[in-house]
Amino acid sequence: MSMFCFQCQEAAKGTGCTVKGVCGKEPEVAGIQDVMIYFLKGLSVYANMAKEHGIPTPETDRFIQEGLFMTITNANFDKARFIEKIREGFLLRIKLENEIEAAGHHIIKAELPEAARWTAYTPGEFERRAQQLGVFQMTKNEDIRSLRELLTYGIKGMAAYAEHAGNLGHVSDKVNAFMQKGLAATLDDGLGADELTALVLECGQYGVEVMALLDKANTGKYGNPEITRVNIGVRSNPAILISGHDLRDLEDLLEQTSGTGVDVYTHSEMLPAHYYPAFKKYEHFVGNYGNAWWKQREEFEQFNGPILFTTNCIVPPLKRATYADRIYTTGSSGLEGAMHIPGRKEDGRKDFSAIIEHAKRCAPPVEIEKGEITGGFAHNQVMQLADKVVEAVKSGAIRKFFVMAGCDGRMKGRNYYTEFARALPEDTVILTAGCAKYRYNKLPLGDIGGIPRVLDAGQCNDSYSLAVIALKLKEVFELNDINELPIAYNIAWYEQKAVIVLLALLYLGVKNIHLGPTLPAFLSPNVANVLVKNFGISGITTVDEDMKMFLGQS
Ligand code: SF4
Ligand code: SF3
Repeated sequence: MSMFCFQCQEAAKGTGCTVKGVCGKEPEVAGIQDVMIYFLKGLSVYANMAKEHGIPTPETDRFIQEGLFMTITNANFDKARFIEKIREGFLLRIKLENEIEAAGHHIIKAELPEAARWTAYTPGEFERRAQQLGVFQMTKNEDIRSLRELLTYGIKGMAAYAEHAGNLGHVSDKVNAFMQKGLAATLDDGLGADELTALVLECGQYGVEVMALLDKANTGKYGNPEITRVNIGVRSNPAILISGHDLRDLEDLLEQTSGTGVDVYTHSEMLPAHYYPAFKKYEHFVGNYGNAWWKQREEFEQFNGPILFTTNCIVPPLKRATYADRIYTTGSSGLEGAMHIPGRKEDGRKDFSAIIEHAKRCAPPVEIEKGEITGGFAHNQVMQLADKVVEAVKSGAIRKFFVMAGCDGRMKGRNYYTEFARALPEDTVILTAGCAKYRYNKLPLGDIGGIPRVLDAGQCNDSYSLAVIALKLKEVFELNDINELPIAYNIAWYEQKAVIVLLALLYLGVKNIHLGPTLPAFLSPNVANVLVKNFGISGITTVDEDMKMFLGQS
């Protein structure tokens, strides 16, 4: 086996990628990602020690977030960048060690886990390390492995959201402390299934906290999302396509492209940026181009201009692709051969001049669609419509809400979500967030008394908004339990941010979530059983069967 990875929904044969990732990840990149995770777990041991001695660790907190984010599915395919980052981490570890010693605490290194002690210098040494760190080599116990990976993937998702919030100056020491506690716990052979299960559930608690933090960061800086019609056609200027999730990067790009004659379009998870009031002032912020991430090989050819990835989801271009030299990455994202735009300078801005100059030399985008899509139904906007929504539920005009948030992916079986949306009766409303929406956000599903039948709250992290809306409705209808609401959960997952969203919903007490298109390969039968027994989690079947089951419940 040249690699092993089973962290996402597209794991080969539903068990794991062993030759090359379905995502395009080469074994060398999979290996160095394993090394990165191992290193971060060891660094977390140091961070925990520092915190115990009252030493603040902001640099390490940020480093751990970035390192984790780099290993999220489709975020970073650049092996050299991983090696460079781990080397930076070694220096950070020495710094922490010195600070802890200076505070009067003598570290007995022999008592630390190996993950906190090792070093490597040459690429060969990193490669040898990688061969020892596959998930099957870390423990022989299937359930412990499953729980450790579930916890690690939840923490990866948490790290991504914490990183975005941090870019806007919002930091939670509690969230960082939990991430480090959780990572270090996965190295502790003394922890059994019960302790690890408790940590997985606690992870959900901090998942809610980190999504609330990011919501505060985004809305504090850019205003509350509001109902917006987003153009999906094109204009005749050269343009930049911005993908991923980072709003701060978008802001810098919009500022720097102002007055240059270069237009800016969003791609995939950047679409919800149009819903924020602060971005509406940019006349050259034209619309959204294309669909979910997995269609990019086709759509980027036609876009003609450069593409900026601020985060996942990158699909490595084929050799014959004409757009390969038009890809730029920044932040935690990376791709071998693509130009990487470095982090913020002292003035707090990134320098996007190279991509802007590149755009000026390109032809305008080819129009692949025309029209508009509507979104902006985050919690604040929905609350403004609360009277209307409550009235519609009371009168029976709305029979049920379906939360269909999450991720999209290339698996054929995901047609299920388009068919499901199409088959839903006209007195039902879809609540969505994340790139899952592209399976049905262009269908003519109409509205119920002016309330659109697809309410898009935003990016995957805005699933938080859906939870806030549910809690508010519970209050309005004076219910004791969130599960008494006429809301069904039919969620699609793909990468690790969906894992933290799921754990957050479980923490909030949501039961009977249906998760598809397949259940995670990293859940052992026993761990899956715990989720089924305690939370009623289950998979999906056919549209017909599921429709009967969901509507029969109401
Ligand atoms: Fe396979 Fe998903 Fe891992 Fe990529 S991230 S190697 S597709 S399991
Ligand atoms: Fe999509 Fe990659 Fe997850 Fe943020 S962009 S939801 S898959």
